[in-house]
Amino acid sequence: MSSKELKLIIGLGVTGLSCLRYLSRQTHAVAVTDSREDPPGLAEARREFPNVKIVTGGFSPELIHEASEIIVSPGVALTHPLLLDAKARGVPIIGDIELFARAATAPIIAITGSNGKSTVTTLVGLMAEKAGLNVKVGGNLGTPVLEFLKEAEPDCYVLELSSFQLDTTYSLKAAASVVLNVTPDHMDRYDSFEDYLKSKQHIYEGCQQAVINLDEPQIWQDLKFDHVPLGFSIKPNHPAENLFSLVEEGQQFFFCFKQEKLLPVDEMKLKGKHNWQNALAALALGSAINLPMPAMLEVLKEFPGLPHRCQWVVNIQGVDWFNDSKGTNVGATQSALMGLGALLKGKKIILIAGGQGKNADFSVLNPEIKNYVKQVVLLGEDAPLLAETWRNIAPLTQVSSLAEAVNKAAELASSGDSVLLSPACASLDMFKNYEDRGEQFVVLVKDL
Ligand code: UMA
Ligand code: ADP
Repeated sequence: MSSKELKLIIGLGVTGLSCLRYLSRQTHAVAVTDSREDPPGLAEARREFPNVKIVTGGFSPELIHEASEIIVSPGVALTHPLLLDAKARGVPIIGDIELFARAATAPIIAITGSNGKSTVTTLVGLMAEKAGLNVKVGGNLGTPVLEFLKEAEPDCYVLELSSFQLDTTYSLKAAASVVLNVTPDHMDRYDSFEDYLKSKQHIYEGCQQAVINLDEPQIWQDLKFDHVPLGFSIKPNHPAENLFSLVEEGQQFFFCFKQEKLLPVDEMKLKGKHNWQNALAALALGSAINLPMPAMLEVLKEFPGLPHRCQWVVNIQGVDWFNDSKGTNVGATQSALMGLGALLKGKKIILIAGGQGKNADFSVLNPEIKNYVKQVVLLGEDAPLLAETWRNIAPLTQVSSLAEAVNKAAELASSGDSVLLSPACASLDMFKNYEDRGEQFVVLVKDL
């Protein structure tokens, strides 16, 4: 095969490995390069594809020069000089979602946003299943999408897409798309908040039914849609048409469509206003593909939430412990503090935070910390930065391990208080991923 046809995969994590398997099935000439010495997919790739050239310990300039198309993993910044150079030479740079979008034929529900993606993706997947559809759920949530193409096409796909994945996607024409919300995240990868927002907006390109958050016009007000969008809003009694929203009656809030009541919000297992937003977005996406309303409402009543998202762990001597390890940005931690804060009845939160801060502005959390937090226990790479930001906002303690953080929090909490692990940071400085951080936390807490 001539080198002109070489497809080069950059990154050998779960995405890179799925790309390698997919492209090999298509009998393309493939090679792989990863900046890490020993990337997670290396052993499997070598075993499954002994003849494929794999260069690790730095991106191979030779392979990048030879490549006719480059498939970049989401963890790799597109601003790497070798990638900028390839782009300048006109080499297409795409990602796994692009390969998937070119090949998949079943309708795709595409979900992005700064927070709530996994919750909404899971809800919509369950709703489709409840309605009797054969559905595949994946993307940033876990299963890399190309793995789905090994099997027969389902009735529909429900995909969680990160901004990194959207940056390398051009052919996605989703049946329904949503940007749930946009608050600053990944400021280590984007030049500005506007760039991050633009990346999220790509999800609407070519989509049949846009679902929009009416409470955040900055996301959609400059965009043109082929069809009238379906909106959602958590502002009660919103006057707009074509809208999933809330009505307030007496002391009670109801989910509603065009002011028609669907379900009292208290009947949903998920708690907190941010989950009202998630539920409304899921209802709007489900109705965009004509899922029956009773099946969707059943799912809202049953779904207990995903682990590591403000998950109650245990009560020890009157203190509730919560695992919000998926709180990996400021917006998520803000919603966790607001959600728990509203239930405190005069008591306080011991917040365990810190990790890789991704250049975020942590002062955004000052009001919630002032209102609800008794003491912050800080750990991880950017603990000193967080300490600097919050030094006049709340008492702070810095620790060097999660075990120390848990012991310190136990010491500080008195009956009625809550301890919340919601780091507002990525976990990769000390843990394999956010699940690992959450699982270690739960074990340590249960050992107390
Ligand atoms: N890396 C290198 N050199 C390389 C390639 C990667 O140092 O050559 C590093 C990256 O900087 C990153 C890590 O390795 O820290 C993993 O990167 P990757 O692109 O190999 O990631 P995958 O293992 O393929 O997992 C990716 C998503 N990870 C990222 O976007 C960082 C997973 O989302 C996703 O589940 C998976 O694809 C399947 O689609 C995780 C995530 O943290 C949950 N996503 C971010 C988030 O949700 O905030 C966007
Ligand atoms: P994502 O996949 O976008 O990270 P998740 O559903 O996994 O979203 O939730 C991640 C974190 O964000 C959790 O800590 C959760 O408490 C919080 N969260 C969930 N939905 C929202 C929302 N709509 N707005 C703000 N925060 C949210």
